[in-house]
Amino acid sequence: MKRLLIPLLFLVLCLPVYAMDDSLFDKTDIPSATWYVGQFDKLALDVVIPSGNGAADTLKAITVVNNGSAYYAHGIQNLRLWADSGALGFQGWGEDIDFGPGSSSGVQNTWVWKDLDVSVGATGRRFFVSAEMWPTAVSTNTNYTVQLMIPELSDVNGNGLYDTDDMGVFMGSKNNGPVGGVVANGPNQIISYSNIDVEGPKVIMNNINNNQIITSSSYVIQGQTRDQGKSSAEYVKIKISKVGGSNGDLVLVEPLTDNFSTWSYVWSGMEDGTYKIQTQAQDFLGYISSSTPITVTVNKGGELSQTYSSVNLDKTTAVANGSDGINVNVTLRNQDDYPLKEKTVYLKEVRSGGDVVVKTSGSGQTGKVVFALRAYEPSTGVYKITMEDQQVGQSFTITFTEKSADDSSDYTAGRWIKIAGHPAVYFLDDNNVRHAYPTQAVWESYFGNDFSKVTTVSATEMANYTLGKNVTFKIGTLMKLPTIPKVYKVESGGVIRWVVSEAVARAYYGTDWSTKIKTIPDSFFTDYKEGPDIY
Ligand SMILES: [Ca+2]
Ligand SMILES: [Ca+2]
Ligand SMILES: [Ca+2]
Repeated sequence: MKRLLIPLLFLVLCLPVYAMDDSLFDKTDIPSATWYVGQFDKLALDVVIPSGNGAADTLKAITVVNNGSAYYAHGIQNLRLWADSGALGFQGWGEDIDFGPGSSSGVQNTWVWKDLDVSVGATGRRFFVSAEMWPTAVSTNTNYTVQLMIPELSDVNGNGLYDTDDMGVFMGSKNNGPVGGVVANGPNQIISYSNIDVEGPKVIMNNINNNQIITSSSYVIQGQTRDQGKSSAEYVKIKISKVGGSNGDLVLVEPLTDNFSTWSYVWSGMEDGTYKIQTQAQDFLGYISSSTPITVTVNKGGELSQTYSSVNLDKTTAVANGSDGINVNVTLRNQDDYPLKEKTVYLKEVRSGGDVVVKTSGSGQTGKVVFALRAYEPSTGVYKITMEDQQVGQSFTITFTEKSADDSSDYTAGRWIKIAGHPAVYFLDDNNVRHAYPTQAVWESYFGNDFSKVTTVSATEMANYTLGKNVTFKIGTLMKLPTIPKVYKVESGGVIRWVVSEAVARAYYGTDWSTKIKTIPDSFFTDYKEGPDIY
């Protein structure tokens, strides 16, 4: 009893949580067909592999068996695994996702793809297996046959992973299958022993897709060609026809490598519109093939659309101090909501005598322009944006206001005043606001010991002037505070920036930089604003 229990328990533990029943594989039968030497991309199996766990999963390995008589070097050169991509269904080379040829599993009619890591969604994923025929016929008068199937799951060592001699579909979740039956194509295909070529070359385009939108006036199409059968391409031509216009001509493409195996075609002088692009190729035996046309839209310009275009201001009022800016952001789009490129854009001031161009720029590749406006003098004006002569959006008003007494000053243009009998000296700015020099060191940073600029005014006059903020050190002064172990460089507007190292100080102020430092009491620290450090 005990000896029976242990193997039974082992078996129970190894059963998958959710094995994939064969009925979960959604197979589409491939009809009967006859294939010939050297042909490729011949669809042999079309199946939706289910998710192994009912949620997103990954395909790790799959084995495929041919029930027919063909095997490697006997009709078949390769079986190739694909996932559906691009147009729905199998197109193979150039469109579906290629996982390469299967390798031999050691059994002549069995191929395996292992070490895969291919995502499979909760509703499954559609895979294809295509056949690539041996390039020459074997000297026999018997046709080989193909009837592919995914064999029933056989996990020999029960570890849930693919190992040599295992069969079936192995998933990341280890919920493998098919369980309960095989997934087999119904009809047979025949690989003819006749050593003939019956089909023209296959041509793909590598850098242009169905429904692509092109926004340039020229485009270099690049492609590849491979003959179906045992010949090579004698020529490859391309035909580009405007929808609603006359049919384009078939034009020879430029071969880049032998027999058009790679090629390019320069499509130039492109007009806006919708186009059908198709290739035609002929092999040296005279077999001609044509590709399924793709549709491409050219939209490189077009009309200005007020709906999709815009003019936006980050603000409409700024201070006329030369640094406060207003940004006017212009976006130019056409009727199909594509950027209007390389357009000339004007910012114009609207005046009674006619518009005056203030600034000009180009819309580049993005269809966008930013105008940055600054002023030194107060003003108010009405402005507008035009693309060439067409106005974009509404006109707008911009105001530059007079700078306030508190606004940055370099304390060099104005008057210097004092009252008789008092040592305090003030700087009187253009707005009749007086600013105290808090210490003699601040005065000396501007004028040394020279007080000749200072005029004496009456106490009454002095009282008429509003007291503003203190004068800060002259721009460029090296300054420090008694209690902070940092040396700062003074910049305009009372901004101070920490000079982070002696090396930086030496670079800017020479080897005697430390003798140039001026100290100010901590109480005047609030006269300054800290800016970014100087490295
Ligand atoms: Ca496809
Ligand atoms: Ca195994
Ligand atoms: Ca051919």
